[in-house]
Formats: sequence, structure tokens, C-alpha cells
Amino acid sequence: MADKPSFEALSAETLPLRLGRTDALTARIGSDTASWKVREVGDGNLNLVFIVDGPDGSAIVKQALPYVRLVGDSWPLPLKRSFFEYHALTRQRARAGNIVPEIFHFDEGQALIIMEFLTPHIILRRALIEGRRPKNIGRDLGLFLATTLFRGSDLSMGARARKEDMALFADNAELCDITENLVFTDPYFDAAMNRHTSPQLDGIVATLRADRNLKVEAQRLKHIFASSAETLLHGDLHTGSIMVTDDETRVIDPEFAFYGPMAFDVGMLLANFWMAFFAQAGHEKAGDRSVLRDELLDTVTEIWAVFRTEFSRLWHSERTGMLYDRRLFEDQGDALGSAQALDCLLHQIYVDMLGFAGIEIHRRILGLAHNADFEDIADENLRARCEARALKFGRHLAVNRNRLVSLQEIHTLAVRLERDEIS
Ligand code: SR1
Ligand code: MG
Repeated sequence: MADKPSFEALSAETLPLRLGRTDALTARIGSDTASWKVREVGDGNLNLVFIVDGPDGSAIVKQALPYVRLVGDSWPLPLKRSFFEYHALTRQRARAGNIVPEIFHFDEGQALIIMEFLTPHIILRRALIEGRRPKNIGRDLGLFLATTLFRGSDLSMGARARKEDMALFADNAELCDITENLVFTDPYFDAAMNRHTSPQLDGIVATLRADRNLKVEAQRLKHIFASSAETLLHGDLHTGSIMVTDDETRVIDPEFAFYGPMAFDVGMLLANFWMAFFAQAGHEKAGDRSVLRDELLDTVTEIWAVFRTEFSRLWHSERTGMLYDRRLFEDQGDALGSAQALDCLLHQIYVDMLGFAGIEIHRRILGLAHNADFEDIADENLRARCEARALKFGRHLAVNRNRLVSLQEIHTLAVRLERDEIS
């Protein structure tokens, strides 16, 4: 038997020759490779992404590289992350439906996934920077969180099936290691790859790095992240992993998938809306963004409300796993016991979600991987003011999360920080 070809990175020039006989692709876009148009459009930190236009349609080809694209080949990263992304995508699509794109083909050796081309979708982060908030994202993302987090857990899956799946994803250790270091540890000391965008932040950065309570909370959250294998997480659910039109939402890029705490995906996602809120002041050249600021806070509230409602519905209708066995509650006429257990679980997710959100905000301003919400603000003074407010907000969430009883209270604080009414 012929050896499988060894991994080789694609280029726009080589792609037609390399994939011209891949049926799953030619069936969708046409087989006349001479007429294919290929563009490399990857703007993330890790991978190659190509849009391939053919006579009959278009598709996305995503290929992992054996290193971190953002840094270069001095930071090797295993190609197998593509395997985890593929398996996460198929599970998420089964659990959450069309909000996850359709996968046409996976080639493990070449670490490539061929999938649905989303058009006219754009990255949600870009929409928010441009001043647009698609109207359905609160509902869609709340549903995505509830269905994927519930159905990937011991509340729903059979115990053996879940353990086997957990073992499969446990090998995604290098991607977890990135999060463990870049999110939970590096921002809180003078790590080599850290940067912040203005010397004007030096003071607050030093204060945060000397903040014992904050460092302890960051490590408590890291402990939960590393040891609470509750469900299959997306693992990198920020607004750059979401594509939107005015009324459609798609969630992509789950290469950081692993079994971890439910609150992590929720917290990372909400953090990105809060950062978008604090960044708006830097994008007001073409007009006031007060309405969008309100909408961003409303979106956070809606995501959480929809998540709670859908998670509760699944609790009552799909609780087929080993946890909170119905024989202990409903079957004994103890509906109250079931409701109490659900409330308790949702409360814990809420508290931990706030902590993860605070830490995510910090790492996007203090660490290696920043986000365009702030980076695209050209005026350094203004950008530093936006980032400083967000840093204070993140610290408040991480350290005081057990005492923050409502999102309304948190949003009052966000608005006051934004207006510099408190420092
Ligand atoms: C070295 S990778 C940096 C970041 O990019 C990914 O999107 C993840 O968020 C990761 O933390
Ligand atoms: Mg990504």
C-alpha cells in the first residue's frame, strides 16, 4: 500500500492541484479546477483559511499549520488540533443544529477541514466595531451555549460514552496549555510574550500584577478550568469565532475544544461583549455609539436569560444522564428538589462565569493575543482610557464574583466606569 503523503501546507497556487480530486469539494464547487479562484483569508492567530470559488459554488478550506501563525515556527503546535476541531464541529452541529456550519470533508494527515462557505456573513467582532449589532445574536448564542453545554455533559450523555469522549479530547493538551498560560497566568506577571499598547497603562498594569487577591482568584479559576471536566467546551468562544448576517449567527473554530467547566464558554463569550462595550468610545468618529452600548449590555442580559431558560427546559425534558437522577426527585414527586438542584447549578455557573469573564478581559489587554475592538482604536490616549476601564471592570468581576448578585448591578457599574464616575 502506498504511504500517505506527509503534511504539506497549502497555498493559493497549489490548492487546485492538491484538492482537485477531492469529491466532497468538487461536488459542491465544480471540478474544472482551471476556473477555481482561491484566496487565503486567514486573519486568526493559528491557521490557514482559504475561500475557494468554483463554477458551481464556494467552500472554505481550513488547514492547521505545525506552528502558531501569530508567532512563527519558533512556537510549534501540533496539527492534531484540526482533528479536535473536526470532532467538536460534528458534535456541536448535532447538539445545536445549523448555527454550526456544515462540514464536507476532513483530512487528518493534511490537517484540513473543508466546510460550508458562509456568505454574506462577517465576523461578529468586525460588525460590533463597525457599529452594528445583529438582532438575533442574544437568542442564538444563548441557545448555542445551553444546547452544547447541556448535551455534552453527564446531565445528558451516557456515562461510558462521555468518558470515552473525554479521553479522546484529553489529548488536546497543547491547546489547553495555551489557555492555561496565556489566559490564567501570563497576564499577572511580566511574561515574555505580554504586551500592552500604551505606557499610559503601566500604572494600572503594575497595580494588577501586585494585586494578591486578583492573582489568587485567577489561579482558583485556572484550577476550576483544569479540573472540572463538566462538558465538551468550544474552548475559544469569543466574538472572532462567530460569524453573522443581520439575522443569522454561526459559531466556528472550536479547535480549543476539551472537557471543562460550563462557565468557561459562557464567561469568555460575555467578556467579549463587555470589551466591545468599553471599546465603543474609541469608534465614535462617525457618530455617537450610546445606543449600541446599551444594546451590548442588553445582549449580555439576553444571552444569559436565554441560556438559563433553555438549560432549564433541557433539564426537565432531556435529563437522561447519570446526574440528578429523576428517581431521586421527579419520580418521588419531589419537583422542588429538582428545581433546587437546577438553581444551585445555574448559580454556580453564573458565579464562575463572571470570574472567567474578568480574566478573559485582562488577558486581551495585558497578554499576547489582543483583540481588534481595542487594537483598532488609533488614538493612543483614547485607547488607553478604554482599556483601563475594562481592566478595572475585569478585576471587579474576578475578585468580587461571589458578591455580584445581578447582571443589572454589574451593568450599572460598567456604565459608571465608562462615564468615569468611578475609578
Ligand atoms: C497563541 S494563540 C492565541 C490565542 O488565539 C486563539 O484564538 C486563542 O484565543 C488563543 O488564546
Ligand atoms: Mg480561533
